[in-house]
Amino acid sequence: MNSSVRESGFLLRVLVTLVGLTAAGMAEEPATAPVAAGGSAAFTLPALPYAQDALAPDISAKTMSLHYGKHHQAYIDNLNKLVAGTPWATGQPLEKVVVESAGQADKSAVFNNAAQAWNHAFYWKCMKPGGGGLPSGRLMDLMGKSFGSFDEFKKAFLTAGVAQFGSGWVWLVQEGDTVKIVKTSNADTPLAHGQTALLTCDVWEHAYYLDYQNRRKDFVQAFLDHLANWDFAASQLK
Ligand code: MN3
Repeated sequence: MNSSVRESGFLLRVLVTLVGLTAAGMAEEPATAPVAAGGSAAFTLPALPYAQDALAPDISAKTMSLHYGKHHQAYIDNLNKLVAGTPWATGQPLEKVVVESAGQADKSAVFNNAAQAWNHAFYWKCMKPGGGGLPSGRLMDLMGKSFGSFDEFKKAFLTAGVAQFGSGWVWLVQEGDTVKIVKTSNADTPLAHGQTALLTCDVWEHAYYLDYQNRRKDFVQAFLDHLANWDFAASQLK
């Protein structure tokens, strides 16, 4: 192979890498994944279900880029380091790691990173461009029984989101034949409490501070009015 052919091959690889990185920044798997001891990484950052600018202006591309590309990626990277060499690094579902590490003081770092990895993957699916509106079908029936009306649900979800002290999450969960709103602190998740998560809003400051500063209520309101993906929530019902 002469040098110009080698050179054009190299340039092609650079171009492919750049295109791959751009695609990763928008919606795809990242081009580079951390590698755990013994081979490929146990856990990888899941693709966003939409482009990073798709939820603007309610959530800016800048917030998505940091929240998904830096925060969510960091939970995955930390988890891979923590589980390297353990049975959790052998193709286990993330849910299993969350449930098995929950409530164990000596596994709190694994739990925090696994739960945050799961919570974020779930959170992205709880939103869509042009979301908001009303649930339908069985979910709407359950919500009517639990909250009286959809407006009452919205008020309660908003209140819970604002009332969560410090970092955490507000959730709509299913327990048997009822649905209810719960708050969790830090990485805690309904998965660890035998509840079925239907919808969540991340109320850590990193989720909204660039766009809303201290106005968390405005962020949760925008989540409910413009972003909530009720089709996804309904698909999670058991
Ligand atoms: Mn977050």
